[in-house]
Amino acid sequence: MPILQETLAGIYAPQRDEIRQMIKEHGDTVVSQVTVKQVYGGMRGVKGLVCDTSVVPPEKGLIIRGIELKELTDKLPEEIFYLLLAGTLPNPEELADLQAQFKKHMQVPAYVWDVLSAMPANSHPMAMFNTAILVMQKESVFARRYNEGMTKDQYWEATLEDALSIVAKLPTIAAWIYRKRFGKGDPIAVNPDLDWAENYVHMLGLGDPDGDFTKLMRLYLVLHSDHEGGNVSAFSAATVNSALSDLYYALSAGLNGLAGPLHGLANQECLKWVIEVNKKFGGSPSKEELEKFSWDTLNSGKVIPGYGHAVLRITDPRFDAFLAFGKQYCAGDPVFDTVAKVFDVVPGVLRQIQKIADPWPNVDAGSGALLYHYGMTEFDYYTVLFSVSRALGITSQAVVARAYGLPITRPKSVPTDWIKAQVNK
Ligand code: HAX
Repeated sequence: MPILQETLAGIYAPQRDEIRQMIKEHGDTVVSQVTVKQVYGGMRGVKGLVCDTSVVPPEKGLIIRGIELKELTDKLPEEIFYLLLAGTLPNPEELADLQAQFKKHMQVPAYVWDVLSAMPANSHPMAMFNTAILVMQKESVFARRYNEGMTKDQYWEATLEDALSIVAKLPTIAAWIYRKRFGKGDPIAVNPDLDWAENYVHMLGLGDPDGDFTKLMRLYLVLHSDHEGGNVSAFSAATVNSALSDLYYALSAGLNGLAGPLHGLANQECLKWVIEVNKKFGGSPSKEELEKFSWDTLNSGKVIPGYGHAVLRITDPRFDAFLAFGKQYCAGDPVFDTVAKVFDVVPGVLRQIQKIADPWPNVDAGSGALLYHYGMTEFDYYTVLFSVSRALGITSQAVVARAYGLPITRPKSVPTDWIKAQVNK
C-alpha cells in the first residue's frame, strides 16, 4: 500500500471512533444559536459544519492543520495537500510517494480535449475547466466501487483515489485551456520529471528564464488551497459529495461557485479595476485620485473587488504574502505599484461606510497584478488558477468527511411565515 494511504488509514479510524463516541456522549450539547439576521444573512457565523483541514479565525486568517499560513509560504503545493489530508507535513519519503502517485495519474483522457474543443470559442475558461472535470466522471473509482458494493469504511479510500487522479490532471487541463482558449499555440506535453507546479508553468508556455514565475505559481497554489468549510465552493462541493455523488460531480459543482464575482472571480474583477485606474490616470495614480476613483466606484453601486470578507476582520495573510512577493520581485511595475497604493487608500475609504464589516484586502486584491507581471494578462483565466489550487482543499475535505462517515447534508429550511410566528411569540 502507498505510504499516504497507509498513513491515513492509521489516522482516520481512531478519529472517526472518537467523533462517534463524542456524539454518543454529548450529542445534545448546544454549540451555536441562530438569529433571524443569520437565517436571512447567508448563515454568516452559524457553527453548523465540521472542517478539520483548516480554520480561519477572523483576527488571524488561514491556519492549515494548526500551522499559520505565514509558516507555509515556502512549501510545495504537494506538501500542503499532504498536510491537509494527514494533519502533518510530509517527510521527504512521504512527499516523494505522493509525487509519484500524482505522476501515475497525469495523463488526461483524449475525450476531454474533444469535449472542450466542441465548446464555443468564447466560453468562459471556468465553464471549460469545470466541464472537463465533470466529463471525466466515468473514471470515478468511487462510483465504480460503490456500484460493486464497497463498505462504508472504504468510502474515504475510494474518494482519495479520485482526489489523486483529479488533482494530478488539473494542471494539464488548465494549461490546455489557457493555450487553446487564448490562441497561444498547441498544447505542451506533460514533463514527468517536473513537480506539480513546475509542470503547470512548463505547460502554460509563458517562459520562465530566471525561475521567478515558478516561485510565484508555487506560492499561488499554496495560498489558495483551502479556507475552511463554509465558503461557497467548499460548502457546495461538500454538500454534493455528502449525497455520495463522487468527487468529479462534487468538485465541478464547488468550482462553479468559485466562478462567481463575489467569490473566486473577484481576482479577475480586481485586476480589471486596477488596470482601469491606471488607464484613467495614465499610470499609477496619486492617493487623492485613487480615493476619488474609489468613491466613484462605490457611488455607482459597485463593490471594490478584492476588499472585504465574510469572515476575516484583518488584512488577509494571503494578501500579505503576495504583497511581500511583489515587493521583492515586481517593484516598479506600474500595475503592482497601484495594487500597493490601493492598499494604502481603500481601507480608509471603506471604513467610512458603516455597513462594511471588513475594509481590508482579501486574497484576490493582489494576485492578479503578479500574474500580469509575468505575462499572464488574460483576466478571465485567473479563477482557473485559483481552482487548480482550491481543488487541494475541496478534495481533502471530502476525503476526511467520508473517513468520518458524515451523513448526507440536510439542514432545515423554514418559510417566512414561520419566522414571523417566532418573532411575534
Ligand atoms: N465594496 C463595496 N461594498 C462592500 C464591500 C466592498 N469591497 N464589501 C462589503 N460591502 C458591502 C456589501 O455589499 C454589503 O452591502 P449590502 O448590505 O448593501 O448588500 C455590506 O457591505 C455588508 O457586507 P459585509 O457584511 O461586510 O460582507 P459580506 O459578508 O456580506 O460579503 C464579500 C463579503 C466578500 C462578498 C464582500 O466583502 C464583497 O463583495 N467584496 C468584494 C468582492 C470580493 O473581493 N470577493 C472576494 C472575497 C474573497 C473570496 O471569497 N475569494 O474567493
